[in-house]
Amino acid sequence: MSQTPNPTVREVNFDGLVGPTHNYSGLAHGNVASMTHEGLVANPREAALQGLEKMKSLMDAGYAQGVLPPQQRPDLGALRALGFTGSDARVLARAAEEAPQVLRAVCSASSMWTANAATVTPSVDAPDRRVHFTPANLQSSFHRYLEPATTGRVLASMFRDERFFAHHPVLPSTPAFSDEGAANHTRLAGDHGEPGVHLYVYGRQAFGGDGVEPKRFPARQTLEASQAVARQHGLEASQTVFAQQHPEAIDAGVFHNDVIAVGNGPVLLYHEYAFRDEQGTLDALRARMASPLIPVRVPVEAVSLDDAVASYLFNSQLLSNPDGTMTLVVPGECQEREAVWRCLQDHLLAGNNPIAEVVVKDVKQSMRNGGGPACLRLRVALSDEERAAVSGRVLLDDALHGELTAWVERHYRDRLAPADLADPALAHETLTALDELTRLLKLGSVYPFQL
Ligand code: SUG
Repeated sequence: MSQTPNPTVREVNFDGLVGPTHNYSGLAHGNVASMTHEGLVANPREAALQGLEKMKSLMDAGYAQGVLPPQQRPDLGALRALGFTGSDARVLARAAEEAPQVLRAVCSASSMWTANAATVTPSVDAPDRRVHFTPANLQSSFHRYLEPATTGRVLASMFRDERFFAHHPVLPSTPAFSDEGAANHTRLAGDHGEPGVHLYVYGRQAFGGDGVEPKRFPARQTLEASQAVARQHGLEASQTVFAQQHPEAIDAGVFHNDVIAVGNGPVLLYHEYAFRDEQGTLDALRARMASPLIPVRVPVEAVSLDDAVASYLFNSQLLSNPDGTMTLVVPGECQEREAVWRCLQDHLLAGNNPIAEVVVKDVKQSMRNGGGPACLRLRVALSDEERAAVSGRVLLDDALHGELTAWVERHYRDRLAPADLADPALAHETLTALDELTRLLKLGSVYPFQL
């Protein structure tokens, strides 16, 4: 194996910039927030500014921060593929009349949740010493199945230098290989630059298995998909652990592992109901890790599954500080649930673990669709050399933050209801905004309308 530590490696969080069509369409079955908030009037401008504020404050606190652009929505190409013809306005009008659910799906700004964009393996773990990427097929829902083509182009454009970066094809878009990306993948290691162990959490097994699966809501990730990603990236059995998610958690609204667990470095913060076989999962991690695992377990008596889902306590970002401590970035909703807030103070902060600080972030616009702080970011651990090889202007600094904020203020609406999605002016506004954005981010042509 080719693993030697690289001390210059740091985690860069690439947050998804919320797109101009952010709205509440209730598209995600099994995602309680999305199902409950269907039909509300969204504020895309506020959503994008909340995201940018989170990025800026983490950058100011010294964490490396990047940005990923939103996708082209409405996806008129998808509507045309489904048989709607004529001018753009005609296509939109007909879809609104004949297939309103389809129109809603092709307008979703769901690419903002970049934890689902791809699975990433840092170079320190890969046999060829390159960073590996596989865009997630997101085939569980139509609105998200539309993402991987553009995601692949964006990642290939940003991580263009073949000396450092390797890109793999999206897995076959079929239920057996259902893949939701990094939201079901956690890398554990003594430090980001040290060789790590990859924990893949799946909801169901497509071929064989014992049939123990959720009964109410769909399991979005299969074992077979996770295994295929690990294989693409060249990982060996000694570097991987595959664990089934607890079916009861999925049925309570935990549609991704990152809604019930978060890991960073050697720390795994998780709920008692995160894994079907809790002890087996911890044992398997311990057997493979070079540094001691630090499990931080939250029992169901402290935080119920309902509280975990409503507060998104586990959809937090757990970030490493230079002094060895960690900071937990939680959504504002954690303050609204007494049991959760108490757990944060008495159990997590006061406990014997590296978590030394809790930072609260308001990402309510995204939260109403089931996307907390951790959903909004794709983690890419990069060495100094690899960071310098990133193409485009996607690593955040004050100037870029200022320009993106001004760009949002120039182009975004502050009100968007599902009924507004057929407005041809919205499609036009979005194209104008995205064309400007690709120039700002120096990404080249990544959108269908530019190809
Ligand atoms: O796939 N919501 C997303 C939320 C994804 C959160 N990501 C992570 N947990 N990593 C989803 O369920 C709702 C869109 C709508 O209803 O309009 C939505 O797609």
